[in-house]
This record gives sequence, structure tokens and C-alpha cells, in this order.
Amino acid sequence: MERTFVMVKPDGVQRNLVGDIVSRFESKGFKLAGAKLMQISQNLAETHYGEHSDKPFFGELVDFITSGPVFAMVWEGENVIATARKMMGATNPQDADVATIRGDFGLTVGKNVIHGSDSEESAKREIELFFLNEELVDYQKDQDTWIY
Ligand code: 3AN
Repeated sequence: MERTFVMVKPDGVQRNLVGDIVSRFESKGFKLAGAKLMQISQNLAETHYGEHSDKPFFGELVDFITSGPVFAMVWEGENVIATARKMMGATNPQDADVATIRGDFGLTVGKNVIHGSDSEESAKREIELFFLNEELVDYQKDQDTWIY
């Protein structure tokens, strides 16, 4: 089954949105494989956002993501990478549809509440970057037979 990396950013943690966001993924039918509240180091931030290192907003991005704790998660389910991106909405919350996470909770692209992997490769890379193997759990849920 596919897995993706999802992270409530420091603004989402400070604004008490962790519960609502977890609830949306649970209600959709995805299964939580791992989760933790953590402080991202400068080094991890620069690695995670490596592809943006030449962008003018890179410094701002690293400062923001290290400015307070984040809530890191791994979600599992059919087509979870693309579906999580749909549930998050467009990168700029002003373009994000209503009923998406950014559409409902965000106002600016710099503080857009949530991150989610954008491909199979980045999901694999980001899960390995943020979680040890033993922090991820493989388990059955009775609900699965009512979803699939
Ligand atoms: P997404 O998070 O939707 O995959 P990316 O990968 O294009 O979007 O951008 C990574 C992060 O960089 C975004 N989540 C956003 O917080 C930040 N970002 C993107 N564009 C800008 C911008 N023009 N100004 C400030 N921050 C930006």
C-alpha cells in the first residue's frame, strides 16, 4: 500500500490545527503509520527543502520551518500521495479550493499550514529523512474492509 509524508507546519501547530488535520485524513479512510511532534534542525530543513535552495524564498522557508515544532506523519492508503495533495489544496492558499486544508486555514504562501510529498520519489525520500524504520507501524484495521 502507498505511503506519503505529511507535516503540519509550525503555523498549524501554533494555531491548534493538528487535531483537525489528523481527523480529515482519518475520516477519509487513510491509516496512520507514524507520527511525532518534533523540532526541525537547520540541517534537516536545508536537506528537506534542498530543491528550493536557489529560490529567493529559501532562507525564509528554512527560518519558518525551524521556527517552532512541526507535527510529522506518515499516512498509508490507496493513492494516498496524490489524494493528500488534493486534500491540502494549492500551494498558495489564496488559490486553494474551499474544503481543502490550505483553502480553509491558510492566507499566505509563506505560512501555508501543511506539507505533503508531491511524488513517489519524494514520499520515499521524505519518509526516510524524517522517520526511522522502527517508528513506522504496520497493522490491520477492521475499518479497512469497509473502505476497500
Ligand atoms: P508544495 O508545498 O505545495 O509542494 P512547493 O514545493 O512549490 O509547494 O514549495 C515548498 C514550500 O515553499 C511551500 N510549501 C511554501 O511554504 C514555500 N513557498 C513556495 N513558494 C513560495 C513563495 N513564493 N514565497 C514564500 N514561500 C514559498
